[in-house]
Amino acid sequence: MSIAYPLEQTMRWFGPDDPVSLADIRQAGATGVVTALHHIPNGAVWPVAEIAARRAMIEAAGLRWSVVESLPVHEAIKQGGADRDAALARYRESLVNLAACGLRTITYNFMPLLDWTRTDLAYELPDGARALRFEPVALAAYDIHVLGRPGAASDYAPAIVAAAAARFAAMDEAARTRLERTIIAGLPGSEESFGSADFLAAIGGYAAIDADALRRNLILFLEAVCPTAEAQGMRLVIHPDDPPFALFGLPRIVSTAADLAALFEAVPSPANGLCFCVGSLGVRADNDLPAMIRQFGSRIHFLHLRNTKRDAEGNFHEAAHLAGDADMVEVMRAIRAVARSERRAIPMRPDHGHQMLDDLHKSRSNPGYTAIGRLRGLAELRGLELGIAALEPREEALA
Ligand code: DNO
Ligand code: MN
Repeated sequence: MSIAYPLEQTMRWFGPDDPVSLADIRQAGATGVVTALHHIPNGAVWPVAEIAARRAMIEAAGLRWSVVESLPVHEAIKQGGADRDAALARYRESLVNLAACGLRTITYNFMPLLDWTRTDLAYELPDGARALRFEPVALAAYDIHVLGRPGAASDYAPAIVAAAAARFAAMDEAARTRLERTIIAGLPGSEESFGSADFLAAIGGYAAIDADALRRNLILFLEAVCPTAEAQGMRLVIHPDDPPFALFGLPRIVSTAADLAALFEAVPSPANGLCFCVGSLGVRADNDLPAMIRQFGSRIHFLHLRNTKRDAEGNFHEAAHLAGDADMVEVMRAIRAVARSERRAIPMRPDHGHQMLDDLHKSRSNPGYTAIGRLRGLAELRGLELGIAALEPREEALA
């Protein structure tokens, strides 16, 4: 059955060193990949020759480079430091180079210092598969007792502080190091990687930057790069905060519908777009995901479709794609409505997946980015889209 304006099915690929190959991705049924020039240091210009070579590699494997994820925003821009203007100029240059190679959807985030954050990369599910998990108590145990951030305890509820002390006391040195690495060494795709001493110092860089100041820096960034992007027919898509709340006392400003509405109001350029990450935004029970898709539909140019499951203690883990707190059926219905009304094939990726089956025994894998779990997620999402589309009025009837 053919669908009108189907989602473009993609998977993230971390480049030639990724244990998941382009052939694997193609066999999973994806037609596109989402990737970045991960070997280029954050803040340096992406040269045309390197972009073109990577594109050719992807196309030689029978795939399309659908979306750039990510063109990193340097801390000088996030913090608004002395080097900001030079960093902005380099960002614009990279955009122009990407457009010259036909790449027009560019993902970025505006999370201070850390990208996505978890406290456990191998949480065992009842069926033996492994998932990524976040526990506030584990975060507090690291923050208060390993990192020793001044004033950290006052950022957590007293019950969490008490539980964190007990958790820390029960951990041996190896477990403490594992927790430290998990939280701050940088998960796959992250732009920064820290040890605790450096991280503590870097947090100091945000001493004078509250949420309003960070928001101003984001708006300034967009005002500086959107005209270039717009002239090149590009879309910059911001990835929401993951998880969608402040960590380590650092502000986070892309977590709610109100955050997004303020951003699009401040910079109305059509180049100011959104990567709608269901797994990130869905961690907050107060985010009404289908309503947000309807509200921001015209801004959404990329989708991360994954699910999370919360519990009463504020923990969450990455659930199977159709099985978490997000009602993926309603999410998909809302997405299909945007795709049809705007007549667009929006790229999506299953985002993460469980480590399962043979992937449990591989010598090397990127947490969250194993082949089989993502293949399963993509297959489920593809079936869901097809099922919903089968119930839609035929395209001819719309005309
Ligand atoms: C995690 C990803 C993020 C995302 C960046 C975008 O799996 O969704 O690392 O790529 O936040 O800049
Ligand atoms: Mn995501």
